[in-house]
Amino acid sequence: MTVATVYIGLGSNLNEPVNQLDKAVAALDKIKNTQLLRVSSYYQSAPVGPDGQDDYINAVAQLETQLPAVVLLQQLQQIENSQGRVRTEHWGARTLDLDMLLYDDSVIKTEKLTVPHPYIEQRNFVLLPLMEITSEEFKVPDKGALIDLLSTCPDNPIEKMIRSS
Ligand code: A4P
Ligand code: MG
Repeated sequence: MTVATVYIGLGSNLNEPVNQLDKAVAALDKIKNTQLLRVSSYYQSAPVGPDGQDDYINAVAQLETQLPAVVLLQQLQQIENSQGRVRTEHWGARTLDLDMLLYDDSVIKTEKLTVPHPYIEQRNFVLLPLMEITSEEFKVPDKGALIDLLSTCPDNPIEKMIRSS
């Protein structure tokens, strides 16, 4: 039985984004043959892409799964759809975006799936939460150590959210 460690990027900027992420985390925990191990803090960040969107809430989750990467991607898309995701504008506003950031040390380049996710190194709203649940030395396959990626990443406004629960 092979088990892969996977990192998922969560993002939302519509319909109560914090609530959307809470629901998505609960749904990730219910995927078959998969265990949710860690979830980062939630981060509020300025939108990258088309102007006039609200701020995003972003986080990164760590999973262990026995599912092949393409099957896990289908599960992620089902969760997006069940939370009312409508695909319109590229990089536009969305209720929920689930990106497969990393699948073990795999490098995958197919029509449906690119892993590591192509924009990891340009997005501090991915790098910061990923570093929070791993380490500065953590290596992204094909790209390098997180701390080095952060030092060259564009400086988009971002703030860790303090949550009262
Ligand atoms: N796909 C390929 N590789 C992957 C992968 N590693 N993970 C394919 C997930 N999907 C992957 O995705 C389109 C297709 O990508 C899927 O059908 C899948 O087969 P999509 O989510 O429908 O398209 P999209 O979201 O419009 O494009 P994309 O490139 O996923 O957008 P991003 O990169 O997710 O960017 N600003 C802030 N501050 N925070 C954000 O979270 N997010 C975006 C969206 C823009 N600006 C943002 C944020
Ligand atoms: Mg996406």
